[in-house]
Amino acid sequence: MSINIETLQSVASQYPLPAVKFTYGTAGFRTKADLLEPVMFRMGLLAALRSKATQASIGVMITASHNPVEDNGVKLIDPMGEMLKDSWESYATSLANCRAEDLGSALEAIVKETGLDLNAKSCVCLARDTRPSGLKLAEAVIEGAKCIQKDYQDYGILSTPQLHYIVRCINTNGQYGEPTEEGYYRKLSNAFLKLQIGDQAKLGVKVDGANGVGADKIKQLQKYLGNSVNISVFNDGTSGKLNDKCGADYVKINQCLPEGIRVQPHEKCVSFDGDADRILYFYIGKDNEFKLLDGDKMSTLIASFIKDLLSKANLKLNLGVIQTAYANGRSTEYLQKSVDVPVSCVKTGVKHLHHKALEYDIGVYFEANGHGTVIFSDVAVEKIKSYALLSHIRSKEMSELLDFINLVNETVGDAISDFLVIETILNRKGYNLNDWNSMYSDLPNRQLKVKVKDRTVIKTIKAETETTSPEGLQEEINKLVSAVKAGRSFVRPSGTEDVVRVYAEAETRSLTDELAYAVANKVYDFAGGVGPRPQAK
Ligand code: 16G
Ligand code: MG
Repeated sequence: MSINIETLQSVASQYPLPAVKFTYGTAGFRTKADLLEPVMFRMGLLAALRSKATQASIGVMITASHNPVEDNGVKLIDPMGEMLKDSWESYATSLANCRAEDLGSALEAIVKETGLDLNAKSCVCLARDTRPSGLKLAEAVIEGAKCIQKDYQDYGILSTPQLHYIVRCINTNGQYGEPTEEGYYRKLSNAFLKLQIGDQAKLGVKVDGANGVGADKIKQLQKYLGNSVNISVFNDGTSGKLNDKCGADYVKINQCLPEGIRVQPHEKCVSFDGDADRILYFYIGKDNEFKLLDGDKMSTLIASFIKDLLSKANLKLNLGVIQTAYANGRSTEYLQKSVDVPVSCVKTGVKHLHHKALEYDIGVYFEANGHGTVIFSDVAVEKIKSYALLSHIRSKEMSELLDFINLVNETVGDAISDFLVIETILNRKGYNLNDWNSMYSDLPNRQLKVKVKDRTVIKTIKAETETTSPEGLQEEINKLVSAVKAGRSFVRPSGTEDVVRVYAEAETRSLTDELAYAVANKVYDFAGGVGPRPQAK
């Protein structure tokens, strides 16, 4: 079999390239939706080739996550539900920028280089979030895939983690679960209901759905949870705009309540992002202050829960936590000193965390922004199973851990699965949000953005904690940081927006803000700031 170049060229001519350079970054391609049809067509082609190369189903998720509704994007999902293999990212970039008339030879080059078999059976599985642009973009993906092969499966509207889950289920012949949306709800809800203890008061939670896909999906989940849980969904997309003054990204950056939700002191609330792969908890404390429980709070809770079960069962497994530089300094200290687990810091971007987590028997990874999950290695699962089956004195903990594994979407961070994981731990510990929040206190922190002429002038090392360029910038940051109690700050070019990001934390709110603005001004001076100088509001 070979690619029918004539058909390809005639279909491809309907998808001419705009005058834009596309790069497949940590989050795939992401930009204004009206530029993306040609990219989607090309990703349909690529996904089909990837499917033949791996002889497995490949996912294509159409979403721009927490970006504004006018944007859209695309990510490819590899056979086990993980991010696209690094070496294929460069094929993605070159195809996305390939003129229609050159596509035939570009595809042939990939076939040759990878040695893939064009006769191999293949299938492209696609889904999209709720953006209005999604349908047209999905059609373009299908058109692309069909130029290479006839099989594709369109799952319509799903959350990003649901598609990751389904791809893994398909490629493991159902061993990971049933490859459907219903199968996903069934697997998670069964595990959740099994793990609940005591006659706890009915769990009530308010969900900020970011006016995105997670709002509807959590409503679906409720049906499987019976009346043990009462989920009220706000920002469910019926009137508000996607990610507009709501959702996990807004809540994390602004450290305030989202709009569109009324909250009484101590009510349990969560925010999802636009494609439901991030979650944050928050509540109003008795002092009327906004309290945020972010990814760091989740990883500390989860790691200490797992550590506890393992030590009760006297099972020695290598448990580690992966963070990025955005993790609050207090969380790292708590993990190392109180939970007593190793902590690694890696570059921003899910794939870096995921990759590192694979080095442990059990790897817990979370970005502070609320994206994260737990990965259990085959070795760990086998050991846990054998402990659960043996009439071992602690087999109970190990059966619970097995149920716990079924509660986790190991493929990627998942707002819905993480919600059930956290609720299970809180239930079993008898914790409310305030108890959880009191495990340790965050240092005040601030994130700022600086607009510069060219953000790529900022080069970083050591998991983005230090800059090597522009020359002299790091020395200035060091001076500012050393003058502040418990100070820490770093800067990095954003991978998703044309800005340089600044992070600062310190002992007090005012010291933190001073440090953040002082560092932002150094970036402005050293890296060619444009527009008004960063200034405290
Ligand atoms: C993307 C990443 C996320 C990261 C964020 C950083 C994936 C799937 N998503 O959304 O992990 O935190 O980018 O954005 O990798 P930034 O580079 O603009 O700070
Ligand atoms: Mg997201």
